[in-house]
Amino acid sequence: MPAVDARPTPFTFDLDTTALLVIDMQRDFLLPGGFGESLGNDVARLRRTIGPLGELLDAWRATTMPIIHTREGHKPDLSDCPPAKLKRGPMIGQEGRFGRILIQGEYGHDIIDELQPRDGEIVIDKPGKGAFYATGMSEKLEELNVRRLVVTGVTTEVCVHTTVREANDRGYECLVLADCVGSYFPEFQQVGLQMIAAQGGIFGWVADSPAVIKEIQ
Ligand code: TIU
Repeated sequence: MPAVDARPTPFTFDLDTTALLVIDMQRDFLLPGGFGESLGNDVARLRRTIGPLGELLDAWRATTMPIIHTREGHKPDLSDCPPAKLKRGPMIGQEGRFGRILIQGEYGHDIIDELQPRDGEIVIDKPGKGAFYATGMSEKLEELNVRRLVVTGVTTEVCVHTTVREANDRGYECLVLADCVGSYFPEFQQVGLQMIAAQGGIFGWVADSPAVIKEIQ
């Protein structure tokens, strides 16, 4: 079994039960001039993940292991957006530079050009921060016989953390890749990663992508 050099212990996995999860690498969060930046965030802190994630995808695509992309967003009528979320995110559904913000079908809602899903890869749309809530994620992972997730995407402390916590409670083993997850806040990036691997790996493991690429090439 391949073993990735990870914290707090090596992460062992096999090619039959492991999937790559790419969370919310959407234009609304990552493009200069987009929604994320309009909130005062420095998108460079997220964009540093694009290069390493592209290299990881290249290596992963040469294997038979599944790739699952997620996108956070809502139906055009916002019927799947809880009023409490809209109250604290009043820009959701408003016209932004890249279309209606976080609305399915809009340019800004889709995945950045560099990391566009390829044919055969799975795309899961989710209304919440976690990838399991109100989606077909559990059923899809069952169908694919996946038990372990290599987790990448944005943002570390929001959608990545929520998804890893959801996955953890459902019995999945998660390896989070530090160079392939990003936060607008450097302190959240640091502490968010520490929280995953603390207490003997309370939520999972943390490593960098070259350690995974080395094991799957
Ligand atoms: N994908 C994701 O993390 N959604 C967010 O709203 N993140 C923030 O950091 N705001």
